[in-house]
Amino acid sequence: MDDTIVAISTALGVGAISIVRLSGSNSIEIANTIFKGNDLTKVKSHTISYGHIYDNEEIIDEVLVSVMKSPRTFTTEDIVEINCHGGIIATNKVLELCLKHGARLAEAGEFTKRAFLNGRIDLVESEAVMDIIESKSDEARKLAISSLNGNVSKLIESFRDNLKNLLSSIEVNIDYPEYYDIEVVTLQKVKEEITKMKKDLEDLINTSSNSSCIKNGIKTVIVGRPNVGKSSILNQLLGEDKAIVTDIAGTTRDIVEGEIYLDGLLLNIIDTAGIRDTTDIVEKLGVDKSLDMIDQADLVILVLNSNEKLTEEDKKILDKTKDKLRIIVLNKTDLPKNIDIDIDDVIETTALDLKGIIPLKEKIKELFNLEKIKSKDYTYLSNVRQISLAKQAYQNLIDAESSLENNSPIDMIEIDLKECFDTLGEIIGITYSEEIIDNLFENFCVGK
Ligand SMILES: Nc1nc2c(ncn2[C@@H]2O[C@H](COP(=O)(O)OP(=O)(O)OP(=O)(O)O)[C@@H](O)[C@H]2O)c(=O)[nH]1
Ligand SMILES: [Mg+2]
Repeated sequence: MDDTIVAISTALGVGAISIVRLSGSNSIEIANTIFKGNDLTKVKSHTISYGHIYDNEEIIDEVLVSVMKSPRTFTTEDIVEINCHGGIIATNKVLELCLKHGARLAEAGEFTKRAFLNGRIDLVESEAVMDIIESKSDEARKLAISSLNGNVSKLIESFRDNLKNLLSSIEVNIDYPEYYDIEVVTLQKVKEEITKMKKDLEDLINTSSNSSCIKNGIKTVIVGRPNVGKSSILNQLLGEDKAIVTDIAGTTRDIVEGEIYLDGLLLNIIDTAGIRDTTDIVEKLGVDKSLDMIDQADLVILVLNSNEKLTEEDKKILDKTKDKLRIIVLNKTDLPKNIDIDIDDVIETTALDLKGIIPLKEKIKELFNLEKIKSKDYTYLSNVRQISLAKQAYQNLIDAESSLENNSPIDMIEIDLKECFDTLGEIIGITYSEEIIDNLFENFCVGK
């Protein structure tokens, strides 16, 4: 990691400013070779100098150069940021000059990777950097910034501290088995601690599943038989006439998608073709797609027509979605109610106007605990990697617990707890494999 890397850190294109960033032990020297203004090797750390970038005698750009010396920098290495006038040609030319004078083009995510490898941030925090860049909603941004501030890492570390204490009390047990009293006390303590940690970890996993919806948006699929008002509901939710609405059953043939934000929560809403048996080839393809969509959905909005009796088709769709997170909507409540359904938890809507679908919006917010999430401190695991490791750690605790209940030798329990300790370490990157690290940072953009 001795070499000095360089990249354009701002989006490529025409803007007011573009930043060429260098990191590594030769950063300042390289920048100084192409810069005329202050002698950058002599300026104080964390200062900005005005001047020009030269290619031999030719002026390339008028710039501001920030010099940040190791170790108080993002990567902990010397960093120089050259603020150029935004424009593809000048910025690329400055980049080229840095390369010509000994820097190497940075790989995707390499700045953040260096910050991680140099111990400046942990893995959860690295992932948070990417999450901030990619956040699509304000809630997602808050979640990411909380991770970047180390809240998740602190929580994981506190779990690990607990385990470390437990393991050392078990060690005492193994080392001094003759003290029978110690063992009884310790086993009781181990049991209590495991139960408590299991509960805390379970809470974290459960709320984190919601956080992944916050981050990526909730895939919400509207289904039902033809003509019940699915497309009308979509249009009301989106606030625009995106899908065609007619009183002809089978109007929607393909899926229609849109996005809305509900109090900072992103919903990817998909309207589907009405589900029914049909001989029409095109309609049938649409129906198959609707059924597929149900499988992929985070949330299903099942629409029934309150004005009509429940049909066989409705019952089939009710059955098909019974294991999904779903909201059952009785639409067309402006008309006389004829539906006979014995499910309590239903929402009544009228998709003819905006007001008529408010109960549906409220229900969605309630389901995703929006209020609860907002009032909390945004300490959640934010991606599949983190969540699956947490689940693995949770399983280690279950194993430890059952070993305990079966009166297995104490070193068996110790193995489970050690494994749990390591798995939690993997979340924050204390224990990691090269391959995983490479993979993870490759998903970053160049210059980050
Ligand atoms: N009275 C009343 N009519 C509604 C309501 N919602 C929708 N409609 C009408 O019902 C008919 C069908 O609405 P759509 O939204 O196209 O129904 P759909 O479920 O998308 O139908 P397909 O695309 O054929 O599956 C249209 O004439 C709508 O104007 C409602 O709440 N009340
Ligand atoms: Mg439709």
